[in-house]
Amino acid sequence: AIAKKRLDYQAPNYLINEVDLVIELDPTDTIITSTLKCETSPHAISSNAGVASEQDLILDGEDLKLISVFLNGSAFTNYRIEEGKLVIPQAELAQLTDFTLQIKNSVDPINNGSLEGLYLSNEAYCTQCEAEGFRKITYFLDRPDVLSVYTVTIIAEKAAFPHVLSNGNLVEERDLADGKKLVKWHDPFKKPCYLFALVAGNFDKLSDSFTTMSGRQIQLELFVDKGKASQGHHALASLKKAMKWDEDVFGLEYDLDIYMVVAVDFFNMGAMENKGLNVFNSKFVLADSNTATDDDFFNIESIIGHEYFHNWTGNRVTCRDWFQLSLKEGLTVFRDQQFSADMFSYLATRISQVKVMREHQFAEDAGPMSHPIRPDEVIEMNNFYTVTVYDKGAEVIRMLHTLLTADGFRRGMDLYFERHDGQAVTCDDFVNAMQDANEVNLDHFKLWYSQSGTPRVKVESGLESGSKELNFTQRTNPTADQADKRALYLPIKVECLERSGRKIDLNLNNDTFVLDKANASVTVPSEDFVPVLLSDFSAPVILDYPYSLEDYLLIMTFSSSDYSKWDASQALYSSLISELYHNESVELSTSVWGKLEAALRQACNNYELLNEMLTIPSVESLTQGFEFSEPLKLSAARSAFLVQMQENLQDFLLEIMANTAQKSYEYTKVQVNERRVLSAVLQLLSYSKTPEMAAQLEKRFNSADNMTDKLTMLKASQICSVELFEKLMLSFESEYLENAVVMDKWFALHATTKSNDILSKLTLLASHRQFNLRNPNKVRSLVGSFAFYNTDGFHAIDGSGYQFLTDYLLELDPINPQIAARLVTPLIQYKKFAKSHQEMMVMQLKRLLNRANLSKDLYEKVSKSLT
Ligand code: BAL
Ligand code: ZN
Repeated sequence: AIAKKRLDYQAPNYLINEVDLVIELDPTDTIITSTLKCETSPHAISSNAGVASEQDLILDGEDLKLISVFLNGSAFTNYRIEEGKLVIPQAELAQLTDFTLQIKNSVDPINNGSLEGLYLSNEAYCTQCEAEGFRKITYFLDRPDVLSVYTVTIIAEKAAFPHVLSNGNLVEERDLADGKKLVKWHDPFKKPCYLFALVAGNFDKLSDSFTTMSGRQIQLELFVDKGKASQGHHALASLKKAMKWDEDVFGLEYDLDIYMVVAVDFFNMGAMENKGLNVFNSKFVLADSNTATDDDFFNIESIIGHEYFHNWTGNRVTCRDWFQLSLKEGLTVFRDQQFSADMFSYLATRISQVKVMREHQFAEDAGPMSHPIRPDEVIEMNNFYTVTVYDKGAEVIRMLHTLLTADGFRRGMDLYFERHDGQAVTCDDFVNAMQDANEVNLDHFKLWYSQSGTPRVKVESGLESGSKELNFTQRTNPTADQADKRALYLPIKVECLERSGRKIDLNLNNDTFVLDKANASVTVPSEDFVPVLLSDFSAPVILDYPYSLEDYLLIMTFSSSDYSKWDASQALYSSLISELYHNESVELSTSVWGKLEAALRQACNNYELLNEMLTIPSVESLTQGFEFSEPLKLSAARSAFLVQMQENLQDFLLEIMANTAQKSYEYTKVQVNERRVLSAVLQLLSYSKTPEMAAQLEKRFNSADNMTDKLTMLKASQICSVELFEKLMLSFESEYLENAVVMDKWFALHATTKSNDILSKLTLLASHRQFNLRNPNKVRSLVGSFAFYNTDGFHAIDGSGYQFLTDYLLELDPINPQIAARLVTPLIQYKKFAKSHQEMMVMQLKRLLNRANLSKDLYEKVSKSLT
């Protein structure tokens, strides 16, 4: 496996201006006839004139059966097949500035377990082409800087496939002989092949419409499995909100006359932004109160928004090459975050993003797959759909938004579209537009695109020496991919509080201090103060300041930022858990609990904040606070903390429980916050493990009228009583056995149970009739939840958890390498753990590496982890 390098980019030698596809669907032998109107690229003529060997037309292809090739209407045999690619020698094209190539090939959709290219699952045909899946459909220049107009004709069995869809507008539909029909689509917008899509199946359809700001009527169509139409309304409503929001905030209007969304059960990703025809994982479409939780409702709105926003940031302006992925993903994640904050709430949205950064992105930076948001080297592109490219990428865009303000950011976006609509561009093009529209210099800022790793910002107050300063020092440790690091451009939100809680005026623009070199300081006009640092997570860094417990409590009580109140609560809990980690028999001082309760009581008029403050950091997040940790000991310390918290705050918690009445379910902000507080309180109280608490949970489970409360009771009973948990899980299973999306929750809950025989349980579950190794949602629910979130099971002292995951990956890799490579993540991050664990993890990684025919996907991650 050879890595591709960002700096080796060369513009294409040939362009493909028009693509005409005729696709005759068949489960094992789908025939594709592709007619390509090609042109020698101006680039090829100017820079490579006379160098024939560099101008062969090399069309990517993978797992294809070639049937025939025609050049300008004549049968053509003088091609070569090299490593799956179709090579048309330069000499054959030498006299032609434009030419038509017709290629006929076949594929085998039913046996395509990779879920890339064209596949057949649950009796529906579906495609997934990003990043490099189009080459599994037909021979093509499978790279995002080749933009073409597509006409797609699909021939399918009429009875089995009432809905036959592709990008753009429907231009023809007619019956053929033998029970077949022909459906033809035309997409007038030039697009890269990764945005091509085809879906054929028998669905229920929901229709609606949206009138754009210029008065055009857009037809909206949502396709779901038969019988599930009633679960599609939230997704459709979310789509209309997203269309309106993008007009209001960015002045961006939808361009085609129809927008289609299809939900499928077998899908590697969350969803895909194909032009005019989004394909969604059904778990991010289907929702009603009986089957979806509040979080599901939230995620559906956010992902529907995300894919819609791609129509401008991704489709109209796309990436020049895949190293630029964050150009569209970081930006579009930022846009969906702003949308969610506007639709739902800023605080909860921001906190959930920050958790992703701290639990997953910091871990990626600290591990063998560390890379900048614009990677420099890639073996398998699918491995770079990462929390770094997406979520850190969004944090980088957010910093631009902070620095330029909302108005300045909008000016930059306007200029970006003015310059680049219809083009395939780079991250630099984006930052240049931001820079030029605002007349600022962003040269230093651009380092965020090329430097990997998490900066640590150490802050000290110079009070002891009599001065009144906050001294900031930044440092980024070397990462697996990059030894040398420079100082970055960091916006740090700062607030200073006197001991009385009064805010001190620091005279900072927007309360933001910009640290753009290794050291700098801020003068504080006070003798004794507590700094509140990195409010709103204004930069993706780790902050280090020698806070006392009293300081945290002061911030939790007096900060002007709810975000910082939450952040201080998390830091307080982490430091107490760390005390228990180092000395498990320590009884935390009672004075802490009294003060904590007082601080929490201040938040009782704000349930959104109270819920966040009652949520204790996960083991994954705590792990990032240590250089190496003993995972089992850390998990035990966290549980011990929760037991003590429950004992000491019991009256307070019971009071809240008594104050939250069950209401008939509605997905409203007020109700969601009430349910979240109740969930946090019940989970905490469950650490009492008393029969009374168990009875309380059972009663609430049985009377719950919605999925959110049911899951709350299941999670609480998982803590409170094994017997109750097993009993409620059985009842849940019999109620939802036929609902694949709901059963994913059930598998995930089982997989995260603390139990000595968790592995036999997992093995049994893998033979459950709703489980299917070929379905990524099932695999993620069962195996993913275990490996990522079951600390005690995965890190079992005898190494059996690591072995279990490895056995599983060996079985999955030949079928779906993309998912296998996602699941190997917890294993390759072994360097965060104590030595005895590291050795057992390395042993399993070596087993993987020794496997013959290991996929490129797994090879890239495993081999990097072992160097
Ligand atoms: N482009 C892949 C799926 C997404 O990020 O929307
Ligand atoms: Zn995206």
